[in-house]
Amino acid sequence: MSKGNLFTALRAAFPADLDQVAIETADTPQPLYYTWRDLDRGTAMMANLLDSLKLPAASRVAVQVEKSVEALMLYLAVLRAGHVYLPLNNAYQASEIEYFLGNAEPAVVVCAGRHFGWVSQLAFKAGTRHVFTLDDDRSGTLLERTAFHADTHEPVRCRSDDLAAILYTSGTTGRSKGAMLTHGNLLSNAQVLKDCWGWRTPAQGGDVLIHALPIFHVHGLFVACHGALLNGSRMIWFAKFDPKAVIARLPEATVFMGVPTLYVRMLGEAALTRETCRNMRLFVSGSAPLLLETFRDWQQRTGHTILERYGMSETVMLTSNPYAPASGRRGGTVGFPLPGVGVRVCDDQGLPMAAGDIGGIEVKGPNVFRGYWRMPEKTADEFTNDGWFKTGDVGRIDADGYVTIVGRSKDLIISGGYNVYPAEIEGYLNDMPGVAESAVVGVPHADFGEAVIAVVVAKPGAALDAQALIAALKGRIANFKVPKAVFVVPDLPRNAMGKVQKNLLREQHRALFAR
Ligand code: MLC
Ligand code: AMP
Repeated sequence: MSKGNLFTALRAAFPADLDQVAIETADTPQPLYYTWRDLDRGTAMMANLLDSLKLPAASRVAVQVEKSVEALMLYLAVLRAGHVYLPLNNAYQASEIEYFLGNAEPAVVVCAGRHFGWVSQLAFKAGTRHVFTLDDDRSGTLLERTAFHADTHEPVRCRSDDLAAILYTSGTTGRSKGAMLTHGNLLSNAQVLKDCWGWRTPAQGGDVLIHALPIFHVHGLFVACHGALLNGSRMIWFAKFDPKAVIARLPEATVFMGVPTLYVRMLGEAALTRETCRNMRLFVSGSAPLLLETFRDWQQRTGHTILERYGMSETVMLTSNPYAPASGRRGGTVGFPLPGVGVRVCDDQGLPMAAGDIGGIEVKGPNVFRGYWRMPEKTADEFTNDGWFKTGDVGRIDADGYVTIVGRSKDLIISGGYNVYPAEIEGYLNDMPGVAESAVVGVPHADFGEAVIAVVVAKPGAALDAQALIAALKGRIANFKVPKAVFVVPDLPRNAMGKVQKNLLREQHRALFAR
């Protein structure tokens, strides 16, 4: 067995009694109970299926499916078989999927049964040989084929710098880039968080994690799942976040992880009380800025202090507020660099800045990705000469070491924890008939933190209808990227250099969705 394989490390942390429940589903028609043995056997069978396909080592396995425990097993099986997992947001539509498959050239694609027609067409065009289906009711060709395979499997030997996953993340310009994460990136980060967040192994009384995030991004897939698996902790598994249903299960849980929108929505429920949180040990927030107001309201209502941490696809987790003492968790900050992770703030010339000064946040450490898939120039652009990764986030490190994010140098909108790149949406808008140009910006939104809006200029003689533009976008891009409002205007505001003044547009529309 290879120690470099992340799966091996996760498997080694399973409790001795494999017949204990590892995952309990909370929103399937009937609760389903998966034991640790089920996870071991199920992933072995899927890994054997992958082996039987005789794929080249480190083949990409692209997956766009609804959240299910079987989907998590598929991720683990890909690691176990030594291939590279490529998760895709299930909101992505054909043009987005076409790009990812064309760029990544996966050997295997797994999609929802109802999407098989169009996904398989795109996959075969990209050279994929195997397309399976997997649905959230445990049906589909993947499981049908898996059933024929043995339930033991020796995890593939790999080195810690071998690729484990590729996560597509949009760049400041152009199309998405595949961030290549290694077994070592993911394992070192999970091990650091195990210590930092005081995870309790079964022998120490165990933890119970409420898992209510999607499993196609860093937060739900790596931080949450690795956290529970590496500690042999049980998960209460929600395929979809529902504040009422989650609150109803809080009394049985000890750990919860969410993007700020999840906390805002739970605060909207009268059932959220100190009593419902009585057994909770830790609430973690990340992926987007947590408003100080939410941090304080949560403290007041539940008696718990949310622990905010900071991460990204290219680096997994970088910083965290302290676990102990809880009084050291400072709202509005993302805490301290994690042990072994270097974080610094630099000016435009790349020179490190003094404590308290605001500049670009850079990171170095075992958590930092290996580069962008097949984009060596873009990779080189994002690293300094001395090997630090430029996050594109702007912030400061105070004299006492707390990191605060104050903005972003990258033109990025984070809506409900999902990233939206204005340039991509502007590209789609500008291609629409009658559109001369457009500017997409984020404005404050009481629920999503930020909302996407677009300001559009018509070509001479063309008449544009805002609702028709929204409807046209809905058919082409993931729904969370579609502007919540479109304004048709005669001109975009520009500065003396001719650059669109997005700050003016943001200012003009800032009250649109604010509380
Ligand atoms: C849904 N909608 C959104 C949206 N999610 N709009 C903007 N932003 C979002 N995030 C819209 C849909 O387009 C749809 O609109 C309507 O809301 C209902 O869709 P839904 O799918 O039923 O929504 P809901 O289930 O309520 O989803 C909201 C949510 C979800 C907050 C639960 O967005 C979510 O799970 N977010 C978490 C994202 C996440 O895990 N991020 C981690 C990234 S990792 P219409 O008009 O079509 O009806 C990372 C690194 C790190 O960043 O540090 O962790
Ligand atoms: P992604 O590329 O989806 O992984 O998103 C990463 C980005 O999310 C980071 O570069 C930050 O801009 C943002 N982010 C993550 N965590 C936080 C946080 N706690 N506060 C503010 N922004 C965050």
